[in-house]
Amino acid sequence: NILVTGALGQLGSELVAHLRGIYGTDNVLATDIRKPQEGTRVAEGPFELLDVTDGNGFMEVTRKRRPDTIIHLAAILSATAEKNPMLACNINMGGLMAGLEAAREAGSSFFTPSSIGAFGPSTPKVMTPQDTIQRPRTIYGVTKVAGELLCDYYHLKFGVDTRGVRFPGLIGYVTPPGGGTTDYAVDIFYDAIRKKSYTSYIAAGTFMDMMYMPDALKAVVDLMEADPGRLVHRNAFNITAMSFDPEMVANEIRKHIPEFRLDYEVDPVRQRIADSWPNSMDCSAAALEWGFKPAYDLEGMAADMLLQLRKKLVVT
Ligand code: VAH
Repeated sequence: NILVTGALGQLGSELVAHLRGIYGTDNVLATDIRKPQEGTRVAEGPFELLDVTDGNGFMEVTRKRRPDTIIHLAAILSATAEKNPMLACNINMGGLMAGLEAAREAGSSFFTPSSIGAFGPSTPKVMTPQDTIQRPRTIYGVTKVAGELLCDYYHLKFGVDTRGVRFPGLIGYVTPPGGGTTDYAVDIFYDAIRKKSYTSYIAAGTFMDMMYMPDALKAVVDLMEADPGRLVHRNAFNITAMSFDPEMVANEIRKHIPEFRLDYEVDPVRQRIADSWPNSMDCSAAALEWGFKPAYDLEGMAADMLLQLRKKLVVT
């Protein structure tokens, strides 16, 4: 059975539903620091309140559930972290340590994501290698690099089966993102439906790696089910599906909404973060070691996002 932390987040809420569809609802315990709203899919199955920085609480729920796998998603994302570095450290590092200790004691395998945010300005930006310089200048990036190293350490020192990927920006229509730098790539679709226009806080010409949520969900399951004997890298596989700037995604939206207008009000904080990240990552290690292959490109993602949001936003 599986224990998920951060189950109410952008990735967590969809991953819980996806995992329950594969492994059975009762086999996936969702946890978060607050209760799910009635009627949401997370609320349809087992749920417990868990503050991941409470080491005893994390150990207790793990002893009770004895999960085969812990999927640790609770974290503060890049833009929010810059506003509150201490909170980001406590949650992103304290929560991770608590989760690794719980996994070590319970013998659970352990998935936690890193991010394109684990790279910095001195990292090669085009086709960023799997193994390269990592000197991020955001506190989020610092916690992601440290997290990658901690997970490697727990595997090497204690034999914990730790695994993870460096996620690009994730785009989905179920749960809006919270506090990221790549959130514009989701917001633009909501505004395209609601207002036929969007004001971007990221400047034209700023390229970032992105991925449609279905590909992200499949990647987690594929990696966790992969033959461990084939895994050379473990906790930081580069994975991405597309790289675009605001102009490119606006042009894709105009294929469906011709009158869509894009303008800019650049946010210097999030622009600086975005400028320090890669433009496009090399994913050959993930492809080689566990068969990573995304299904959605920009065209396919944009068409499905607009189709799904037309239903979702009209209804509510
Ligand atoms: C963020 N969406 O913007 C997250 C993610 C790759 C970006 O880490 O902080």
